[in-house]
Amino acid sequence: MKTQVAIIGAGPSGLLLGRLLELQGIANIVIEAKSPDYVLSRIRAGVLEQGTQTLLREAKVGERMDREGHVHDGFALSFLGRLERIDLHALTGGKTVMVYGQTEVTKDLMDARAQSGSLSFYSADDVALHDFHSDHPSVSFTSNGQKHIVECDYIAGCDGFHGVSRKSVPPESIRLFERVYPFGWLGILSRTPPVSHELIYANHERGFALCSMRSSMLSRYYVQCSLDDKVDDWSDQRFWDELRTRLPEDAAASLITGPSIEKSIAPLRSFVAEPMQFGRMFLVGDAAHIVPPTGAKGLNLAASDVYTLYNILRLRYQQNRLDLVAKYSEICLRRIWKAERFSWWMTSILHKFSDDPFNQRIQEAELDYYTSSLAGKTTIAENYVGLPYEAVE
Ligand code: FAS
Ligand code: PHB
Repeated sequence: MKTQVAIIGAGPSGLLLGRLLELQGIANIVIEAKSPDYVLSRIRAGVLEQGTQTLLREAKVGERMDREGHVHDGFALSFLGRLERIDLHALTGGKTVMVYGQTEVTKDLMDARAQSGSLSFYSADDVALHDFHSDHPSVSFTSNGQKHIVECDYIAGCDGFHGVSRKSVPPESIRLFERVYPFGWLGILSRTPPVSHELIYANHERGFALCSMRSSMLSRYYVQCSLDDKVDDWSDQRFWDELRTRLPEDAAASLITGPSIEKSIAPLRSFVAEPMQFGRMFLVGDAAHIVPPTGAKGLNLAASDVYTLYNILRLRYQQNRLDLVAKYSEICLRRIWKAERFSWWMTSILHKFSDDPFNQRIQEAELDYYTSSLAGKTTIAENYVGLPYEAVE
């Protein structure tokens, strides 16, 4: 098989890149290790920056998002029993975020690709990258017991943190930056009305909590938990009791609980691989970087990588701008590190890192300062709605 771009991974990065390229007539093949149902079963992100929304509309997959998504023009930080609102719309000159689950984004992209007829291989085994430092890279894999080789111009490694692409780079050619946090997030989904119409990020001496949602009758909640915890250690009752404890009184009193329909524990890390391109292979999204979900940046960073690579490849094929190909990594990393900083900062002021009471007082003072200062609230708001994309030109 031959194509112009071989895309490894059918998560948001791979499917969004494939869709944008296909609309420009740039041929691509998607190779995914899991089944479509497995990919859709993963409950992940919930908040889309404006840049991500714009890119999904450009990919002609934004119609259901605009119909079913919820525009949020603010969110709250809770500490010392207080609820302090960050007015995104007022503080950023009208910018907002959209609450629309990553599962729905992936479903919309999958449906569009199925209708377009572009080639995708799911449940692919033994995926391997070859000769990406030459002019003739290729990707081999096994599907239904048959071995395939895709010869291509470029490889997009959109296969996430545990994928094969980054691991195909010789260790001496890549530099890894990592911070692993000493706690996890226990998340649940429940068919209950959200406790608030906006997200609440809570700092509490017992640990972090987050109140989010997917719709008016589907809530998404998280509590910080120990990395030693197992999902079975947390009955629904224990979860609801802990969540109530970490919320301000009014919110705790109005919390409507119900049986969990999904319950999982996610570890938290900050991670960046530099550079993000190796010859004709590009690392995209979680394959290149991970952020703690506290800043709602993971999916959105993947989208800005896709924006950069899509425009580089579009201009390379349509205007022969070969000079742009070498700029992918530097353009992406400038925005990635600023999002890494914001995600690390939100994590550092909202989570319990030790029993040292001094840490708790410093976090409370930091939250009190930032939420009572126009400059403080503005910096939180402009990072949360998403920093501008760097133009590819
Ligand atoms: P993904 O990991 O989504 O997709 C990679 C794909 O590649 C997967 O389908 C995988 O099966 C496939 N793959 C792996 N190895 C392969 C191989 N060898 N060959 C072929 N395919 C292979 N972000 C937020 O913004 N907000 C959140 O609240 C949030 N919560 C999260 C919770 C959890 C538990 C996790 C793990 C992540 C969360 N994230 C969140 C981040 C998450 O949304 C990612 O940023 C997003 O999925 C990135 O998309 P991709 O880069 O496509 O990677
Ligand atoms: C979610 O709804 O899953 C969510 C929202 C915001 C975050 C993290 C997770 O920062």
